[in-house]
Amino acid sequence: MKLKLDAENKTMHNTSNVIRTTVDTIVEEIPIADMHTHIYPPSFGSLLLWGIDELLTYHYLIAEVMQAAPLPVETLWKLTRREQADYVWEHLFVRRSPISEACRGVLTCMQSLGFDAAKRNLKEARLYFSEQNIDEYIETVFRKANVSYAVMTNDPFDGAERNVWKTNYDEHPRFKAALRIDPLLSNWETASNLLREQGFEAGPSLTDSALTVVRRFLDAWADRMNPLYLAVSLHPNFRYPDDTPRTRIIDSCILPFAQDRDIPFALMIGVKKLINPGLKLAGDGVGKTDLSNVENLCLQHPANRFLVTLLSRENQHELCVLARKFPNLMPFGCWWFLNVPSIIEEITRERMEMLGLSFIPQHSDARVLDQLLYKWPHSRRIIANVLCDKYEDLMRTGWTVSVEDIRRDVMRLFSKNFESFLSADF
Ligand code: HDL
Ligand code: ZN
Repeated sequence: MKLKLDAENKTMHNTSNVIRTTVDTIVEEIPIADMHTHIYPPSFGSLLLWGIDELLTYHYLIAEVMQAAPLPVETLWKLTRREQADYVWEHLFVRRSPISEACRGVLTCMQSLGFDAAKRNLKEARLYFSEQNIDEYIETVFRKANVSYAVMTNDPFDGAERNVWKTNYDEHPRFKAALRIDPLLSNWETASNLLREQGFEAGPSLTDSALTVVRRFLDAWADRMNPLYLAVSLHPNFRYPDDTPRTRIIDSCILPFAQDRDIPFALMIGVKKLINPGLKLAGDGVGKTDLSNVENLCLQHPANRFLVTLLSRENQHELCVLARKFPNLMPFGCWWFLNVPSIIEEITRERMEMLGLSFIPQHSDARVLDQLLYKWPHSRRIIANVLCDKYEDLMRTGWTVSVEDIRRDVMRLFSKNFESFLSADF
């Protein structure tokens, strides 16, 4: 179907309807490569979270319920998962309308699974999940969400995760690996202790031989995991270069390793860990970072590729400018505190206006399997809206757009930009 507009605006209204219908249909149809998540196949045991009680106790909702109906944290953490879920349900869904994005997300999941949310029946939801076979349920979720695969967050410093890889993990077709190395770059003394625990003899001072050990550690885990990329989350005060062990490890180990393996290095910058420690995973905060450090990395290492997502809304425009200057920088996602409709809309709009279609608009960051059923439908709708506006702006210039053009563009946004950035011939 060729969508042709005449120069008069009189058919614009009708034509914009055709555009909107066509874009909505295609945006629903094109599968997603979900390039950053915290979900896992069943072989990862307790690391795979799913079902209504996990949805209701997502750390975003723990933070929200502790603001709406504060409890002493000692009391909160003594509750069972189900008791915590009951508390969240009572205070954020029953006593208040569940209008926050994380609350609405639970309802979108339930609706997608066929529940009548208006019945507000938690008991029925629990019964449904208790009857699910997890292997079949995973397929149900990925199919309904139209997600081709999810990239996990694989942390070799996590004991539970390490045990899975040691028992020769059979790759699950819906899950890919990403090697996450936060402890290596946050504090060398801690990192060297953790390395020694795994039999990698790195001394307390960062000598050349210690750097060799770090590289051996990376290679050993990459041989096991076959990661699509290497990732780290960093405090907003991240500096590069500087005179700390972090710069030496980046220069001597991380970047040569990533080049040798021909994989990108994902920088996730702006998290202030545990500003409220009592909230545990829900206790992290956000800070604006100085993007000149990312600029230095991209400029000084043109042979390395950098996937970059930033946690502060105030950093997003600068990230678009940097992406225009450095082809080895690929911005991705509306991360964490940015993953709400008003900000996804703003970020996607400015990215399209400054980068065209050369960015990765979203990742789910799903921590609970079922969240794919809300994070993607919510974001697809916003991305479709912005795309429609841009196509209509185009058409006012006399440009015409075919269905194939739209399909090609959406495939870039939903998978091709990520997948082509993974190899050097991007
Ligand atoms: O560091 C990260 O990958 C973050 O996404 C954290 O896991 C955070 O807790 C989160 O789940 N954000 O959505
Ligand atoms: Zn994450």
